[in-house]
This record gives sequence, C-alpha cells and structure tokens, in this order.
Amino acid sequence: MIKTRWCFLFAVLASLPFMAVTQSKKLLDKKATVETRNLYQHLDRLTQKGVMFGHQDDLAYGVNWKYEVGRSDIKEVVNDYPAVFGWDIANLESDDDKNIDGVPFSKMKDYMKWVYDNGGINTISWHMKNPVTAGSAWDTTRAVSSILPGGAQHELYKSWLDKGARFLAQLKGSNGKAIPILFRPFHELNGAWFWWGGKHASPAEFIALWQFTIKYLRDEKQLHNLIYVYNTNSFATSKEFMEKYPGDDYADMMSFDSYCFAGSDTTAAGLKQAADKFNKSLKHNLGILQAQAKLHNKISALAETGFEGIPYPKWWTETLYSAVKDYQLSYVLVWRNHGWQKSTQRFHYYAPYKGQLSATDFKDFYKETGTMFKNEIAKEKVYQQKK
Ligand code: BMA
Repeated sequence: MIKTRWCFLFAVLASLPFMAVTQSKKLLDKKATVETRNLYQHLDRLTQKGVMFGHQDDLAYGVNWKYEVGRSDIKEVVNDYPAVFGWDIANLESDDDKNIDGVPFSKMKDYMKWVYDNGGINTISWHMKNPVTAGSAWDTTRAVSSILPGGAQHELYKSWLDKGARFLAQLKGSNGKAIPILFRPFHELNGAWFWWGGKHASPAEFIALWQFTIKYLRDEKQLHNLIYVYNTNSFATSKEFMEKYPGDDYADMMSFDSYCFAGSDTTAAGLKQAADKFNKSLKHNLGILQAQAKLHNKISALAETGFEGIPYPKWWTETLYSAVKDYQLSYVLVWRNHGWQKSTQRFHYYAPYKGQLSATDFKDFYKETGTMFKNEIAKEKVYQQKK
C-alpha cells in the first residue's frame, strides 16, 4: 500500500515538467486545418496580453450608412478596425441570398475574406429558423426532439446543416486556405427566447443536438476550419452555466452573452446606476466563466455585450473595461450598429460612431494596454505557427 503511494507520488513529481505540455489546449477536431490550430494556440496565448474587441457586422453597415467599402463605425472613431468580426448566417437555411438583417451572403463572404487576409478574426452565429414551423429563431414551438436522429424533422435539419456547411466551406482567403471561424451555434442556450433555449429542450436533448451537429459538420461534411464556442446568456450560478455543457470533447471555447439595460430612470444618475449594476453582474458571471474555463482547459469569451444606444458616456472604461480587465478573456464583442429601427422605434446600435456620446470614452478604451484591435492583432499573425 505504502509502496504504491510512493510510486504514485514519484510518478506525479516526475510528470510535473511535462504538465505544461499536456495542458496545452487541443481542438476537438483532430483534423483541424493548420491555420485553425494556429489560431487556437494564438487565442490562448493572447489572453495573457489582453482582450480583443469585436463588433457584429462591422464592415457591412453602421449608423446611417450601408455597404461602403472600407467603412466601419469603429474605424471612424479610433482609426483602427475591431480585432474580431461577427457575422450571422440566419436565412441560409431558407435559400435566401441575404441574411436575417439583409446582409447579402456574397458580400459577407467578401468581408470575411478581407478580415482573414488582413489578420483579423471572424466569428459566426446562426439565428436558425424553427425547423418545425419555419418561423423565426424566436418561434419557441418545441423542435429539438424532432430534429434529432429518428425525429420527424431530422432529414430537414440535415439539409439545413448542408446549406450552412456549403457556405462555411466556401470561406477561403486569398491564399486559398479555408478561413478559420469561431463558430457559435445555438447561442444564449439558457435563455427562453430561442426554440433551442431554456425549457424548450431538456439538457439531454440539447446536448444530443449539439453533439450531433458537431459530428455532422466535422465528420460528414468534413469541415475542419471551425472552433466551437459554447454560449449561454447571463446566468445566476455555475450550475446554470454548465447545465447543458456538451462535454470537453464538444467545445473549444466557453462564453456567455450579457447586455446592459437602462431602467425607467434615464437621468444621468439613473443611467450610472444601471451601468454599475451591470458591471457587478458581469463580474459575477466572468468569475464563474473563468473558473469553469480553467477547470475544463478552455478559452473564454464575452461573445455578445453592449448597451443599446450607449446612453452612458463612460460605459467603455467605467463599466465594460473595469469588469473585463481582471479576467483572462479572449474577446468581447458588441452587437450590430443597425441605426434607426422602425420595428422598435428606437436607435439600435451598440458601438460608437463618430460624434456619438460615448466616442471619447471609447478612445480611452482603445488606448488601454489591455484592449486589442486589428492593428495589434495583425502583427501577431494569428494564422501562422507561433514561434
Ligand atoms: C437581434 C437584433 C435584431 C437582429 C438579430 C439578429 O439582437 O439586433 O434586430 O435581427 O439580433 O442579428
């Protein structure tokens, strides 16, 4: 007995120098392309340097403009682009040539190519339609069990994945290589608003769907340019965050989305109060995310955030940066700059544009040593082997 214990201790001590090697993060796709593997290693390393800034649809449109080559609301504020560019492929499943927000898929492909060619990083989400009703992602008619193998809509679901896979396979850089993508399907999975979310699927059903989807894209469709991102909305406990975690072999990154909302008091003091409340809840969630990411040896991210219309002028430094700076986050991405939204009768944007109320503070956020934008990331050559 004693002898076995000594042997065990010896084995542990002897393996210590190699721990760092065994701890290095491995993608779930063993056939991932070289560029995808390189990106993953760089993402891991760069969390030591700071957090990358991301923006949804950044190159496609902004407040009061659309489809102007080279234009970006972020660029007009800080003379640099985001490091991470978010895109959504909803509507591919219905053979539309434009996505859910009117972005033509042909343009989206060009933007993603530009991002890759210029050393930035692309991430994709998919507000997939409800496969049972063909209604929107927000149609919560129960659907998950019927798209699993053996379910009535399984073949239809596969045909939708085929369409997504065709698009993903077409993403190539000027060097002819597949563009690595941070792929974030079935996002905000604990929220009640999407057909795959909350109580609309049991944990077992959700996990079965997630695992099937990855195996289908990786093994059937032979896509090897995807880094899979697990994503919840904000949550109360680590139990809630992990309730539908599909397992370490089915996720490369862990993340959540969390938005700041104004209360009924929209005076300066009321907005500050809302921002402070958000800052506190963000820190609480980031603490849990970091602990779980560490435990499971994954990279973490704040995959969506923002304060619609950014009415609090110091939101970037006092609210967002003061929360994220103490965590090892890969990136934070703010949602799209739609501009005036008829359906809600509000301005719908999450990044500043030139002259916007929070633009000055955003410049300070940009200057923080712990934030990274495209110019800095391009120098890191994230698709090449790390030295
Ligand atoms: C939501 C809003 C919608 C949009 C959807 C998908 O948060 O921005 O206007 O259609 O995301 O991008």
